[in-house]
Amino acid sequence: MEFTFPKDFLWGASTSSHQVEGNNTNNDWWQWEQTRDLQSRSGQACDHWNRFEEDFKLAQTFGFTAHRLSLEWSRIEPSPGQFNSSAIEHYRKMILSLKSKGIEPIVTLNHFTIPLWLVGQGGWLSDKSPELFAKYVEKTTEALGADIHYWITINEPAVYAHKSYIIGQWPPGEKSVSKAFKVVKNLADAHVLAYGKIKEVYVQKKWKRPAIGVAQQVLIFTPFSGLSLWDWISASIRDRLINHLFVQALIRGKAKVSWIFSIRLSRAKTLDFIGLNYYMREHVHNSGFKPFDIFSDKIKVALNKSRGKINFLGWEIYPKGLYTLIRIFSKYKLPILISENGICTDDDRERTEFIAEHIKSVALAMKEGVHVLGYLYWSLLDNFEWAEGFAPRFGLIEVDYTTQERKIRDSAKKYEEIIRSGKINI
Ligand code: IFM
Repeated sequence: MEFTFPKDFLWGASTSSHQVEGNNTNNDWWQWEQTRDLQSRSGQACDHWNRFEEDFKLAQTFGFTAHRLSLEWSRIEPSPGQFNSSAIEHYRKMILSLKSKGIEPIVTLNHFTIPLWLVGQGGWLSDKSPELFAKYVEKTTEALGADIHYWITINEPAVYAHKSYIIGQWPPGEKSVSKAFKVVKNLADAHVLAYGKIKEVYVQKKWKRPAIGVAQQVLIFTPFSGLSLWDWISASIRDRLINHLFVQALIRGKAKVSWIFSIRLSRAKTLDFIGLNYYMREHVHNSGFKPFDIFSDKIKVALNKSRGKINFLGWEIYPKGLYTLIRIFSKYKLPILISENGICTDDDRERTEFIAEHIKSVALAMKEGVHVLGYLYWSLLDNFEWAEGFAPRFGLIEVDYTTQERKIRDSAKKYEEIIRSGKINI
């Protein structure tokens, strides 16, 4: 059976500032990278800061109607309360470049990196961080909002808290569950304040109402052994903590947000859509009844006979999971945006298949009545994959990091065919 996507469905891809722009010297990641070997540093990345026009022209040839990019807080506000007009103008050029090509910009305000001056104040652990974020958001909205309809405040809060504050793999390299919870709470408060500020600015300026969301990484968590109660409990806690906690806090406001874990916020309903970043299924195995392992990576099953294909980083590819998660998230009664979905692989045929299979899952959920705004592949370009450096290749466009030459991958052409036809067989 064929499914036809609505005419206004948003088709495109995503990027983030630090992963593509290059020379983001004023943030926590840059500082962190200086202790690593040269190949593992972001350096000039894809030099997208200087080459965005060329990259957006390629995106236009794929028939994209949307593109998700992030603004680099450390460029816009290089020191507390001081806003850099040339950085803001640069982002304006990027946004206008997209619009002139018929591509809707979807703008993320924070994609993992924070300015060095905020690091000095304790980063997201600081009680002041939500307000400091809101100030940056207010200035940025005033300056750029006229040309932006879709905003994403924070990218993957649970992933950030996990990598930066539980397993210590990302800056600031902390290993503390209680700090991680504090960070998530501050990120939620930051979202709430930012949501209010953006709405306020649009009302004052008499601009058309914006749509504001978060990008939440979601996974399918499966108990490794269906017979182990502890595997079930661990999978279910991970599901609540990683997939739902943040979104529920923003939707339900004061309500208790999950069954043992909760975040309490003072205001209700601060989301207009939910962004889902979906990549994989995780098998959960907790043999030793170790409650704290639930927060770590220790209970992920490294090798599992029942698992399907894996990507370059060993993540299990499970397209049906996207359908399942869209259906589950539809219970929040908000439009859903697939804000990221992608594969890193050295075999581009796998990417072609990955995209088609996941778009089928989206189509299936839409056929059953779920409101999905769009599908954004991660990523437009090969890019800097954080702790993993440049080895994983996620891009629709291949980047030669020595010459900065771009090459369109065949998968991009196949994705373009789906976009142009506006249909898929399900
Ligand atoms: O590269 C990341 C991105 O920054 C956030 N979502 C997942 C991607 C792939 O790991």
